[in-house]
Amino acid sequence: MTQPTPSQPIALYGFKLSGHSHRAEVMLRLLQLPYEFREVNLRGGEQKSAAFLKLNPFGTVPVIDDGGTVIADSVAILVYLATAYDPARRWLPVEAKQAAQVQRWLSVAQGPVYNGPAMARMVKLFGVAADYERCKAIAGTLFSVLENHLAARDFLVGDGPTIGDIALYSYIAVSADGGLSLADYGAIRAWSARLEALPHFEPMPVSPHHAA
Ligand SMILES: N[C@@H](CCC(=O)N[C@@H](CS)C(=O)NCC(=O)O)C(=O)O
Repeated sequence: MTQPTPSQPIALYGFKLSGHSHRAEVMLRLLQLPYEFREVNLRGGEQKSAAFLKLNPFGTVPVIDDGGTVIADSVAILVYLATAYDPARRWLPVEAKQAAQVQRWLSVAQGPVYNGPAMARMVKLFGVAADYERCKAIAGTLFSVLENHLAARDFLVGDGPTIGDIALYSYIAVSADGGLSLADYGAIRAWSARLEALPHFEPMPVSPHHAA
């Protein structure tokens, strides 16, 4: 099956330290799609400018513009790229049960991953005012569920990686940025390394400034 290619490079509006942006960028890389990264100055508030709000009225990155098709939200971007550019549907299976299983992990990415490791990282790296103990508790439950799930599997759904894995990876890989340790979670660490070994995968960089 021939992979469709975009008529022009896909514009990715993102922020390099953002795990949400990383999800989108890593998918573009895995599918070997041409793209241009357009850094949005989150510290300067560019995401709330009139021009950016036209792309995403919620004022968050990432957003992609694929020849005039504008998609905001990291998991919506993963769904779009997998549907438009992976005709074999390896990254987002069509079969009902597997499709639901992938969706379940996308929901986990936007729920416990956001409220656990992602928010803990925002507290530690960016000084966001949130209940750090709550983030830790959510992350603890997430890590143990995931550790159990991955004990007997290489990837979250089926035999190969899907967009579910990509959605979960970025913030979990940099848990240390949020003061959270993966030392007790060997299956999660092995899964993360397995993803990082995929061709064209670019790991999420751990901040040099994270709390010890
Ligand atoms: N549900 C959104 C959340 C994206 C998000 O929270 N992005 C953060 C960066 S990690 C952002 O743009 N924050 C800027 C702001 O809220 O002003 C997604 O999955 O894309």
